[in-house]
Amino acid sequence: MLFTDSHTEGEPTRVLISDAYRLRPLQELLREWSDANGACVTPTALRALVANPRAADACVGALLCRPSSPDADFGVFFFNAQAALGMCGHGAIGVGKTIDRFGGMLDGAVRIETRAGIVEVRREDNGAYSFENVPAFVVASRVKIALDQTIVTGTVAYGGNEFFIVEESRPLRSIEAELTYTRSIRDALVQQAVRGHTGLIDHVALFVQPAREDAQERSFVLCPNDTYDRSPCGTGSSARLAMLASEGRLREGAQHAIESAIGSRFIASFRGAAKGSIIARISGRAWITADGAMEEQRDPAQATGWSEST
Ligand code: PYC
Repeated sequence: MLFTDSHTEGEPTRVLISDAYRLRPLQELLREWSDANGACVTPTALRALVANPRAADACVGALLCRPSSPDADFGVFFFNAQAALGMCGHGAIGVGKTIDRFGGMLDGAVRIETRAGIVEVRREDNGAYSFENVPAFVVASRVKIALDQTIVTGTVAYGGNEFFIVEESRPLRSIEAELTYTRSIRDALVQQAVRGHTGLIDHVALFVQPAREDAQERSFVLCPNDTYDRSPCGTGSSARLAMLASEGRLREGAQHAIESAIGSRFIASFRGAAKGSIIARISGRAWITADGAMEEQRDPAQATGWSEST
């Protein structure tokens, strides 16, 4: 298994090239990994490749394979140590940067087929990369959930992953405070059976006042592996744009800069699409951090470095 690590505005991506998977079509792999309810279950040995001790806990894996669609150049399966992702925006930029580095980005663009659909990643003149996402849309507005003694109001929106978006007119608090808050929202969503377009809402996004003068707002995004996104989150930014567009607060084509929890930035814009959805274009920078090779371990205990007898 060969890999290339990068980070997109602070959030890590590990592009994986495996002899076992690289020639197989994405949809065939997804069928193999579907459980009886149609949910995607990433093999343990794959998840271990983006988990401690092989990777930082925020790492998102991008397994390259053959596309099933003739409209795409590569198939990409995004996942983290905990769960399969429908799409991953920072990851799409990391994949674009990695493919470009190996000379695979013809005409400055590459089309990747993800679980959520086909996404085009493009090299920008300023060295950044942008991607045009799958359609994003609002699932339910002004949804109220009970949290301790209070009510939290949020918007359920889809941007390639499922989000619960909470807007607060305050600056970001400490990372620990926001992690505790967003985890409790996520748990309340499960307990109170608030669901997204495809099922479980596994991302919670807070939008607060920015610290940077060149950003309109700042996000804090809790991901399904219980970590927070160091980038502004590409699928979360897409869901947010769908929300702002549906409320008439952002017009088509206008640039909207979103600051991340660590102070990095994405520039986002959108165009209208079918049935009230939008197509977001998100731009950010990525850096290659390492190339390497890893053993592919099929035995889950060896893969995770943990066994009941240790
Ligand atoms: O950028 O879409 C994103 C993302 C999802 C999870 C981590 N990053």
